[in-house]
Amino acid sequence: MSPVQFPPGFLLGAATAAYQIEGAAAVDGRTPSIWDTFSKTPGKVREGHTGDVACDHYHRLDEDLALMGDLGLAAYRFSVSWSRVQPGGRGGPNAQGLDFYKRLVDGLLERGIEPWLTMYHWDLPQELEDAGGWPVRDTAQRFRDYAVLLHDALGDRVSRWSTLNEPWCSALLGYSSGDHAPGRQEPADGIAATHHLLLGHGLAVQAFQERGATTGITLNLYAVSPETSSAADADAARRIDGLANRLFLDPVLKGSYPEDVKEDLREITDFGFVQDGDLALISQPLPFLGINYYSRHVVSGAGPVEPYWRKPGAWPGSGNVRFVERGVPKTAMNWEIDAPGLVEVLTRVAREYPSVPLYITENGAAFDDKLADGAVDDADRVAYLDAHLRACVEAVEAGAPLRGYFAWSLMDNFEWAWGYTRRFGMIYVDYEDGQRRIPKRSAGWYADVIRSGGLPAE
Ligand code: PNW
Repeated sequence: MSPVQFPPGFLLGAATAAYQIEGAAAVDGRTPSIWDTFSKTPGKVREGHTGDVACDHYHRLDEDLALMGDLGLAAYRFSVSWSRVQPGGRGGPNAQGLDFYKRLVDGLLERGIEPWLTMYHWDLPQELEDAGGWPVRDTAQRFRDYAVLLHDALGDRVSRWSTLNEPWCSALLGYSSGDHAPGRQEPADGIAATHHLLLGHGLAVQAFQERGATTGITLNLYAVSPETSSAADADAARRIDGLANRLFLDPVLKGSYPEDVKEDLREITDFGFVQDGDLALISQPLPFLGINYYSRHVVSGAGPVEPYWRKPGAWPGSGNVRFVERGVPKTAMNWEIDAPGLVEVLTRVAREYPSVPLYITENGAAFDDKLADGAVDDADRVAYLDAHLRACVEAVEAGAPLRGYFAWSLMDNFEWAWGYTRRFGMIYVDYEDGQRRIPKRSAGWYADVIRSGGLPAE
Protein backbone atom coordinates (compact mmCIF):
# COMPACT_ATOMS: atom_id res chain seq x y z
CA MET A 1 0.00 0.00 0.00
CA SER A 2 1.14 3.53 -0.68
CA PRO A 3 2.33 5.88 2.03
CA VAL A 4 -0.27 8.31 3.40
CA GLN A 5 0.06 11.65 5.21
CA PHE A 6 -2.35 12.89 7.87
CA PRO A 7 -3.89 16.34 7.45
CA PRO A 8 -2.01 19.15 9.24
CA GLY A 9 -2.83 19.22 12.95
CA PHE A 10 -4.33 15.72 12.99
CA LEU A 11 -4.03 14.62 16.63
CA LEU A 12 -2.63 11.15 17.38
CA GLY A 13 -2.98 9.76 20.86
CA ALA A 14 -3.76 6.71 22.97
CA ALA A 15 -6.50 5.95 25.47
CA THR A 16 -7.11 4.10 28.75
CA ALA A 17 -9.76 4.10 31.49
CA ALA A 18 -9.43 4.37 35.26
CA TYR A 19 -10.83 1.05 36.45
CA GLN A 20 -9.01 -0.83 33.71
CA ILE A 21 -5.50 0.31 34.67
CA GLU A 22 -5.26 2.09 38.02
CA GLY A 23 -5.64 -0.59 40.67
CA ALA A 24 -5.22 0.93 44.15
CA ALA A 25 -8.89 0.19 44.62
CA ALA A 26 -9.00 0.92 48.35
CA VAL A 27 -6.14 3.41 48.58
CA ASP A 28 -6.19 7.07 49.66
CA GLY A 29 -9.91 7.20 50.38
CA ARG A 30 -11.34 5.60 47.24
CA THR A 31 -14.64 3.80 47.84
CA PRO A 32 -16.05 0.95 45.73
CA SER A 33 -17.68 1.49 42.38
CA ILE A 34 -20.16 -0.82 40.68
CA TRP A 35 -17.25 -2.49 38.89
CA ASP A 36 -15.61 -3.40 42.22
CA THR A 37 -18.84 -4.98 43.35
CA PHE A 38 -19.55 -6.68 40.02
CA SER A 39 -16.06 -8.11 39.54
CA LYS A 40 -16.22 -9.57 43.06
CA THR A 41 -19.53 -11.27 42.34
CA PRO A 42 -18.77 -14.87 41.35
CA GLY A 43 -19.40 -15.70 37.70
CA LYS A 44 -19.49 -12.16 36.37
CA VAL A 45 -15.90 -11.69 35.17
CA ARG A 46 -13.68 -14.34 33.55
CA GLU A 47 -11.38 -16.15 35.99
CA GLY A 48 -12.81 -14.03 38.82
CA HIS A 49 -10.46 -11.21 37.81
CA THR A 50 -10.93 -7.77 39.43
CA GLY A 51 -9.45 -4.29 39.05
CA ASP A 52 -8.02 -4.34 42.59
CA VAL A 53 -4.47 -4.15 41.23
CA ALA A 54 -4.97 -3.94 37.44
CA CYS A 55 -1.79 -2.43 35.93
CA ASP A 56 -1.05 -0.70 39.22
CA HIS A 57 -0.88 2.51 37.22
CA TYR A 58 -1.74 4.50 40.35
CA HIS A 59 1.64 3.55 41.80
CA ARG A 60 3.57 3.53 38.51
CA LEU A 61 2.57 6.92 37.18
CA ASP A 62 6.09 8.15 36.47
CA GLU A 63 7.06 5.01 34.57
CA ASP A 64 3.87 5.16 32.51
CA LEU A 65 4.29 8.87 31.76
CA ALA A 66 7.80 8.11 30.52
CA LEU A 67 6.40 5.42 28.20
CA MET A 68 3.87 7.90 26.81
CA GLY A 69 6.71 10.33 26.21
CA ASP A 70 8.70 7.61 24.40
CA LEU A 71 5.72 6.96 22.14
CA GLY A 72 5.60 10.66 21.32
CA LEU A 73 1.85 10.83 21.97
CA ALA A 74 0.31 14.19 21.08
CA ALA A 75 -2.62 13.46 23.40
CA TYR A 76 -3.58 10.98 26.12
CA ARG A 77 -7.20 10.10 26.88
CA PHE A 78 -7.82 8.82 30.41
CA SER A 79 -10.78 8.68 32.76
CA VAL A 80 -11.25 9.70 36.36
CA SER A 81 -12.46 7.24 38.97
CA TRP A 82 -15.49 9.06 40.41
CA SER A 83 -15.30 7.32 43.79
CA ARG A 84 -11.62 8.21 44.10
CA VAL A 85 -12.22 11.96 43.89
CA GLN A 86 -15.71 12.07 45.45
CA PRO A 87 -16.04 8.99 47.67
CA GLY A 88 -19.60 7.73 47.79
CA GLY A 89 -20.55 9.96 44.86
CA ARG A 90 -21.74 12.89 46.99
CA GLY A 91 -20.30 15.77 48.93
CA GLY A 92 -16.88 17.35 48.92
CA PRO A 93 -13.71 16.35 47.09
CA ASN A 94 -11.13 13.85 48.25
CA ALA A 95 -7.89 15.82 47.98
CA GLN A 96 -5.70 12.71 47.90
CA GLY A 97 -7.60 11.27 44.98
CA LEU A 98 -7.55 14.54 43.08
CA ASP A 99 -3.82 14.82 43.70
CA PHE A 100 -3.22 11.72 41.58
CA TYR A 101 -4.98 13.28 38.58
CA LYS A 102 -3.17 16.60 39.11
CA ARG A 103 0.15 14.76 38.99
CA LEU A 104 -0.97 12.86 35.90
CA VAL A 105 -2.10 16.01 34.09
CA ASP A 106 0.99 17.99 35.07
CA GLY A 107 3.21 15.12 33.92
CA LEU A 108 1.43 15.10 30.56
CA LEU A 109 1.70 18.85 30.11
CA GLU A 110 5.42 18.75 30.95
CA ARG A 111 5.89 16.30 28.10
CA GLY A 112 3.78 18.27 25.66
CA ILE A 113 1.00 15.67 25.73
CA GLU A 114 -2.52 17.11 25.67
CA PRO A 115 -4.70 15.65 28.45
CA TRP A 116 -8.16 14.44 27.33
CA LEU A 117 -10.22 13.74 30.43
CA THR A 118 -13.26 11.46 30.41
CA MET A 119 -15.42 12.00 33.48
CA TYR A 120 -17.30 8.71 33.41
CA HIS A 121 -15.98 5.47 32.00
CA TRP A 122 -18.52 3.14 33.67
CA ASP A 123 -17.44 3.18 37.33
CA LEU A 124 -20.46 4.57 39.20
CA PRO A 125 -19.88 4.90 42.96
CA GLN A 126 -21.61 1.91 44.56
CA GLU A 127 -23.57 4.19 46.94
CA LEU A 128 -25.28 5.80 43.95
CA GLU A 129 -26.17 2.40 42.54
CA ASP A 130 -27.59 1.49 45.96
CA ALA A 131 -29.77 4.62 45.67
CA GLY A 132 -31.13 3.37 42.33
CA GLY A 133 -28.29 3.91 39.87
CA TRP A 134 -28.75 5.32 36.37
CA PRO A 135 -32.41 4.26 36.04
CA VAL A 136 -33.07 6.94 38.69
CA ARG A 137 -33.22 10.61 37.67
CA ASP A 138 -31.28 11.91 40.67
CA THR A 139 -28.13 10.16 39.44
CA ALA A 140 -27.96 12.73 36.62
CA GLN A 141 -27.83 15.53 39.21
CA ARG A 142 -25.13 13.68 41.12
CA PHE A 143 -23.16 13.45 37.88
CA ARG A 144 -23.55 17.20 37.32
CA ASP A 145 -22.14 17.94 40.77
CA TYR A 146 -19.24 15.57 40.12
CA ALA A 147 -18.51 17.35 36.81
CA VAL A 148 -18.39 20.68 38.64
CA LEU A 149 -16.07 19.21 41.26
CA LEU A 150 -13.74 18.05 38.48
CA HIS A 151 -13.84 21.40 36.75
CA ASP A 152 -13.07 23.22 40.02
CA ALA A 153 -10.05 20.99 40.60
CA LEU A 154 -8.63 20.51 37.12
CA GLY A 155 -10.20 23.21 34.93
CA ASP A 156 -7.04 25.29 35.11
CA ARG A 157 -5.00 22.61 33.33
CA VAL A 158 -7.40 20.43 31.34
CA SER A 159 -9.17 21.89 28.31
CA ARG A 160 -10.38 18.72 26.58
CA TRP A 161 -13.24 17.09 28.48
CA SER A 162 -15.70 14.36 27.70
CA THR A 163 -18.68 13.58 29.91
CA LEU A 164 -19.53 9.94 29.15
CA ASN A 165 -17.77 7.04 27.51
CA GLU A 166 -20.14 4.82 25.54
CA PRO A 167 -23.46 5.30 27.30
CA TRP A 168 -24.83 2.39 25.22
CA CYS A 169 -22.58 0.06 27.21
CA SER A 170 -23.36 1.65 30.59
CA ALA A 171 -27.09 1.51 29.96
CA LEU A 172 -27.77 -1.57 27.86
CA LEU A 173 -24.97 -3.90 29.00
CA GLY A 174 -25.23 -2.63 32.58
CA TYR A 175 -28.99 -2.61 33.14
CA SER A 176 -30.59 -4.66 30.35
CA SER A 177 -28.32 -7.56 29.36
CA GLY A 178 -26.40 -7.60 32.63
CA ASP A 179 -23.08 -8.35 30.92
CA HIS A 180 -21.53 -5.33 32.62
CA ALA A 181 -21.86 -3.76 36.06
CA PRO A 182 -24.17 -3.45 37.87
CA GLY A 183 -25.45 -6.60 36.12
CA ARG A 184 -29.15 -5.85 36.23
CA GLN A 185 -31.37 -7.42 33.57
CA GLU A 186 -34.38 -5.19 33.10
CA PRO A 187 -34.80 -3.72 29.60
CA ALA A 188 -37.00 -0.85 30.84
CA ASP A 189 -34.22 0.13 33.27
CA GLY A 190 -31.73 0.03 30.40
CA ILE A 191 -33.71 2.63 28.48
CA ALA A 192 -34.35 4.79 31.55
CA ALA A 193 -30.61 4.59 32.28
CA THR A 194 -29.93 5.75 28.72
CA HIS A 195 -31.99 8.88 29.27
CA HIS A 196 -30.52 9.68 32.67
CA LEU A 197 -26.97 9.23 31.42
CA LEU A 198 -27.71 11.64 28.57
CA LEU A 199 -29.44 14.01 31.00
CA GLY A 200 -26.35 13.94 33.22
CA HIS A 201 -24.30 14.78 30.14
CA GLY A 202 -26.60 17.72 29.35
CA LEU A 203 -26.47 19.06 32.90
CA ALA A 204 -22.68 18.85 32.84
CA VAL A 205 -22.51 20.67 29.49
CA GLN A 206 -24.67 23.40 30.99
CA ALA A 207 -22.57 23.66 34.17
CA PHE A 208 -19.40 23.84 32.07
CA GLN A 209 -20.88 26.54 29.85
CA GLU A 210 -21.70 28.61 32.96
CA ARG A 211 -17.99 28.36 33.79
CA GLY A 212 -16.74 29.33 30.34
CA ALA A 213 -15.70 25.76 29.53
CA THR A 214 -16.88 23.07 27.13
CA THR A 215 -17.20 19.31 27.20
CA GLY A 216 -17.88 16.73 24.52
CA ILE A 217 -19.14 13.15 24.75
CA THR A 218 -17.97 9.79 23.42
CA LEU A 219 -20.33 7.29 21.76
CA ASN A 220 -19.56 3.81 20.49
CA LEU A 221 -20.93 3.66 16.97
CA TYR A 222 -21.21 0.73 14.60
CA ALA A 223 -21.50 0.21 10.90
CA VAL A 224 -24.69 -1.80 10.50
CA SER A 225 -25.74 -3.65 7.39
CA PRO A 226 -28.43 -6.17 6.42
CA GLU A 227 -27.36 -9.66 5.38
CA THR A 228 -29.51 -9.60 2.24
CA SER A 229 -31.74 -7.11 0.46
CA SER A 230 -34.89 -8.65 1.96
CA ALA A 231 -37.35 -6.37 3.74
CA ALA A 232 -36.94 -8.40 6.94
CA ASP A 233 -33.16 -7.89 6.93
CA ALA A 234 -33.55 -4.19 6.18
CA ASP A 235 -35.86 -3.90 9.18
CA ALA A 236 -33.35 -5.74 11.39
CA ALA A 237 -30.62 -3.31 10.29
CA ARG A 238 -32.89 -0.34 10.99
CA ARG A 239 -33.58 -1.66 14.52
CA ILE A 240 -29.95 -2.32 15.41
CA ASP A 241 -28.81 0.99 13.91
CA GLY A 242 -31.57 2.60 15.94
CA LEU A 243 -30.48 1.10 19.27
CA ALA A 244 -26.72 1.24 18.76
CA ASN A 245 -26.36 4.57 16.99
CA ARG A 246 -29.44 6.79 16.59
CA LEU A 247 -30.78 6.32 20.15
CA PHE A 248 -27.70 8.33 21.22
CA LEU A 249 -26.83 10.48 18.19
CA ASP A 250 -30.34 11.87 17.75
CA PRO A 251 -30.92 13.25 21.26
CA VAL A 252 -27.38 14.64 21.51
CA LEU A 253 -27.18 16.19 18.04
CA LYS A 254 -30.81 16.67 16.98
CA GLY A 255 -32.64 17.08 20.31
CA SER A 256 -35.08 14.19 19.88
CA TYR A 257 -35.34 10.43 20.31
CA PRO A 258 -35.89 8.55 17.05
CA GLU A 259 -39.61 7.83 16.60
CA ASP A 260 -39.06 4.40 15.06
CA VAL A 261 -36.94 3.29 18.04
CA LYS A 262 -39.59 4.55 20.49
CA GLU A 263 -42.12 2.52 18.52
CA ASP A 264 -39.90 -0.61 18.62
CA LEU A 265 -39.63 -0.18 22.40
CA ARG A 266 -43.33 0.57 23.03
CA GLU A 267 -44.02 -2.66 24.93
CA ILE A 268 -40.99 -2.01 27.14
CA THR A 269 -41.27 1.68 27.96
CA ASP A 270 -43.35 4.75 27.11
CA PHE A 271 -40.36 7.10 27.62
CA GLY A 272 -42.31 8.64 30.51
CA PHE A 273 -38.99 9.51 32.15
CA VAL A 274 -38.41 12.34 29.62
CA GLN A 275 -39.38 15.68 31.17
CA ASP A 276 -39.88 19.10 29.57
CA GLY A 277 -36.56 20.71 28.82
CA ASP A 278 -34.49 17.51 29.04
CA LEU A 279 -33.83 17.25 25.32
CA ALA A 280 -32.86 20.92 25.08
CA LEU A 281 -30.23 20.28 27.77
CA ILE A 282 -29.02 17.08 26.11
CA SER A 283 -28.64 18.73 22.68
CA GLN A 284 -26.60 21.79 23.63
CA PRO A 285 -23.69 22.50 21.25
CA LEU A 286 -20.62 20.32 21.66
CA PRO A 287 -16.95 21.16 21.05
CA PHE A 288 -16.54 17.69 19.53
CA LEU A 289 -18.12 14.26 19.25
CA GLY A 290 -15.88 11.34 20.23
CA ILE A 291 -16.50 8.11 18.35
CA ASN A 292 -15.30 4.70 19.47
CA TYR A 293 -15.24 2.29 16.54
CA TYR A 294 -14.49 -1.42 16.66
CA SER A 295 -16.62 -3.37 14.22
CA ARG A 296 -19.68 -3.82 12.03
CA HIS A 297 -22.92 -5.59 12.82
CA VAL A 298 -24.36 -7.62 9.96
CA VAL A 299 -27.91 -8.61 10.82
CA SER A 300 -30.81 -10.60 9.51
CA GLY A 301 -34.49 -10.58 10.43
CA ALA A 302 -34.62 -14.36 10.35
CA GLY A 303 -34.26 -14.91 14.12
CA PRO A 304 -34.96 -15.37 16.88
CA VAL A 305 -31.45 -16.54 17.62
CA GLU A 306 -29.01 -15.25 20.23
CA PRO A 307 -26.58 -12.64 19.00
CA TYR A 308 -23.24 -14.38 18.64
CA TRP A 309 -21.46 -11.87 20.80
CA ARG A 310 -23.93 -10.60 23.43
CA LYS A 311 -27.02 -11.70 25.27
CA PRO A 312 -30.28 -10.66 23.61
CA GLY A 313 -30.95 -8.20 26.42
CA ALA A 314 -28.44 -5.82 24.85
CA TRP A 315 -30.97 -5.24 22.06
CA PRO A 316 -34.39 -4.77 23.71
CA GLY A 317 -37.36 -5.09 21.41
CA SER A 318 -35.27 -6.83 18.74
CA GLY A 319 -35.86 -10.48 19.58
CA ASN A 320 -36.12 -11.47 15.95
CA VAL A 321 -32.74 -10.06 14.97
CA ARG A 322 -29.96 -12.51 14.26
CA PHE A 323 -26.34 -11.34 14.23
CA VAL A 324 -24.68 -12.89 11.21
CA GLU A 325 -21.12 -14.18 11.15
CA ARG A 326 -19.65 -13.61 7.70
CA GLY A 327 -16.54 -15.70 8.14
CA VAL A 328 -14.22 -12.71 7.77
CA PRO A 329 -11.12 -12.30 9.99
CA LYS A 330 -11.87 -11.49 13.61
CA THR A 331 -10.04 -10.22 16.65
CA ALA A 332 -9.67 -12.19 19.89
CA MET A 333 -12.96 -10.57 21.00
CA ASN A 334 -14.67 -12.38 18.12
CA TRP A 335 -15.36 -8.98 16.57
CA GLU A 336 -15.12 -8.86 12.78
CA ILE A 337 -12.36 -6.64 11.41
CA ASP A 338 -13.97 -4.07 9.15
CA ALA A 339 -11.99 -0.90 8.42
CA PRO A 340 -14.35 0.25 5.62
CA GLY A 341 -17.03 0.36 8.32
CA LEU A 342 -15.08 3.17 9.96
CA VAL A 343 -15.22 5.24 6.76
CA GLU A 344 -18.93 4.49 6.64
CA VAL A 345 -19.54 5.61 10.22
CA LEU A 346 -17.53 8.82 9.84
CA THR A 347 -19.07 9.89 6.54
CA ARG A 348 -22.55 8.98 7.78
CA VAL A 349 -22.18 11.09 10.93
CA ALA A 350 -20.73 13.95 8.87
CA ARG A 351 -23.70 13.79 6.51
CA GLU A 352 -26.58 13.22 8.93
CA TYR A 353 -25.27 15.15 11.92
CA PRO A 354 -23.20 17.92 10.33
CA SER A 355 -21.09 20.66 11.88
CA VAL A 356 -19.60 18.91 14.89
CA PRO A 357 -15.86 18.18 14.86
CA LEU A 358 -15.15 14.46 15.20
CA TYR A 359 -12.45 12.47 16.95
CA ILE A 360 -11.94 8.73 17.00
CA THR A 361 -11.56 8.42 20.76
CA GLU A 362 -11.01 4.63 20.63
CA ASN A 363 -10.06 2.10 18.01
CA GLY A 364 -7.96 -0.99 18.39
CA ALA A 365 -7.98 -4.74 18.76
CA ALA A 366 -7.31 -7.64 21.08
CA PHE A 367 -5.12 -10.37 19.63
CA ASP A 368 -3.48 -13.46 21.06
CA ASP A 369 -0.19 -11.74 21.93
CA LYS A 370 2.77 -13.99 22.71
CA LEU A 371 5.68 -12.82 24.81
CA ALA A 372 8.76 -14.48 23.31
CA ASP A 373 12.36 -13.63 24.18
CA GLY A 374 11.18 -10.49 25.91
CA ALA A 375 9.31 -9.15 22.88
CA VAL A 376 5.80 -9.20 21.40
CA ASP A 377 5.58 -9.26 17.63
CA ASP A 378 1.98 -8.14 17.14
CA ALA A 379 1.95 -7.82 13.36
CA ASP A 380 -1.83 -8.36 13.43
CA ARG A 381 -2.34 -5.26 15.59
CA VAL A 382 -0.06 -3.18 13.35
CA ALA A 383 -2.16 -4.25 10.35
CA TYR A 384 -5.39 -3.44 12.21
CA LEU A 385 -4.24 0.03 13.25
CA ASP A 386 -2.77 0.74 9.82
CA ALA A 387 -6.02 -0.18 8.06
CA HIS A 388 -8.16 1.90 10.41
CA LEU A 389 -5.86 4.93 10.23
CA ARG A 390 -6.05 4.71 6.44
CA ALA A 391 -9.84 4.65 6.82
CA CYS A 392 -9.59 7.87 8.84
CA VAL A 393 -7.64 9.58 6.06
CA GLU A 394 -10.15 8.32 3.51
CA ALA A 395 -13.02 9.75 5.56
CA VAL A 396 -11.26 13.12 5.83
CA GLU A 397 -10.76 13.14 2.05
CA ALA A 398 -14.48 12.43 1.70
CA GLY A 399 -15.19 15.54 3.79
CA ALA A 400 -15.68 14.20 7.33
CA PRO A 401 -14.53 16.78 9.93
CA LEU A 402 -12.29 14.25 11.67
CA ARG A 403 -9.54 15.91 13.71
CA GLY A 404 -7.74 13.08 15.48
CA TYR A 405 -7.45 9.47 16.57
CA PHE A 406 -6.76 7.67 19.85
CA ALA A 407 -5.58 4.07 19.78
CA TRP A 408 -7.15 1.71 22.29
CA SER A 409 -5.17 1.02 24.27
CA LEU A 410 -1.90 2.40 25.58
CA MET A 411 -1.33 -0.80 27.54
CA ASP A 412 -2.95 -4.16 28.22
CA ASN A 413 -5.54 -3.83 30.94
CA PHE A 414 -8.67 -5.17 32.68
CA GLU A 415 -10.97 -5.90 29.75
CA TRP A 416 -14.25 -5.71 31.73
CA ALA A 417 -16.18 -9.01 31.66
CA TRP A 418 -13.11 -10.66 30.06
CA GLY A 419 -10.78 -9.68 32.88
CA TYR A 420 -7.11 -9.90 31.90
CA THR A 421 -7.76 -12.65 29.34
CA ARG A 422 -7.91 -10.16 26.47
CA ARG A 423 -5.05 -7.80 25.57
CA PHE A 424 -5.67 -4.55 23.65
CA GLY A 425 -2.43 -2.74 24.50
CA MET A 426 0.41 -1.42 22.38
CA ILE A 427 2.41 -2.01 25.54
CA TYR A 428 2.40 -5.52 26.98
CA VAL A 429 1.85 -5.77 30.73
CA ASP A 430 3.40 -8.83 32.32
CA TYR A 431 1.05 -9.33 35.28
CA GLU A 432 3.10 -12.34 36.36
CA ASP A 433 6.42 -10.53 36.37
CA GLY A 434 6.03 -7.50 38.59
CA GLN A 435 3.82 -5.62 36.16
CA ARG A 436 6.69 -5.25 33.73
CA ARG A 437 5.84 -3.04 30.73
CA ILE A 438 7.11 -4.29 27.37
CA PRO A 439 6.35 -2.15 24.31
CA LYS A 440 5.03 -4.43 21.56
CA ARG A 441 6.02 -4.05 17.92
CA SER A 442 2.87 -1.93 17.46
CA ALA A 443 4.18 0.62 19.98
CA GLY A 444 7.33 1.24 17.94
CA TRP A 445 5.29 1.33 14.76
CA TYR A 446 2.84 3.87 16.26
CA ALA A 447 5.71 6.04 17.52
CA ASP A 448 7.06 6.14 13.94
CA VAL A 449 3.61 7.04 12.62
CA ILE A 450 3.31 9.91 15.09
CA ARG A 451 6.84 11.14 14.41
CA SER A 452 6.40 11.10 10.64
CA GLY A 453 2.78 12.27 10.59
CA GLY A 454 1.84 9.55 8.16
CA LEU A 455 1.62 5.85 7.37
CA PRO A 456 4.47 4.03 5.70
CA ALA A 457 4.07 1.93 2.58
CA GLU A 458 3.41 -1.65 3.64
C1 PNW B 1 -15.01 -0.23 24.84
N1 PNW B 1 -19.67 -4.33 23.16
O1 PNW B 1 -15.77 -1.25 25.41
C2 PNW B 1 -14.55 0.55 26.04
O2 PNW B 1 -14.70 1.94 25.94
C3 PNW B 1 -13.20 0.16 26.53
O3 PNW B 1 -13.14 0.42 27.91
C4 PNW B 1 -12.93 -1.30 26.19
O4 PNW B 1 -11.78 -1.79 26.79
C5 PNW B 1 -12.86 -1.38 24.68
O5 PNW B 1 -14.02 -0.84 24.07
C6 PNW B 1 -12.68 -2.79 24.17
O6 PNW B 1 -13.75 -3.59 24.54
C7 PNW B 1 -16.72 -1.99 24.75
O7 PNW B 1 -19.88 -5.44 23.64
C8 PNW B 1 -17.08 -3.16 25.39
O8 PNW B 1 -20.33 -3.89 22.22
C9 PNW B 1 -18.06 -3.94 24.85
C10 PNW B 1 -18.69 -3.53 23.69
C11 PNW B 1 -18.34 -2.36 23.07
C12 PNW B 1 -17.34 -1.58 23.61
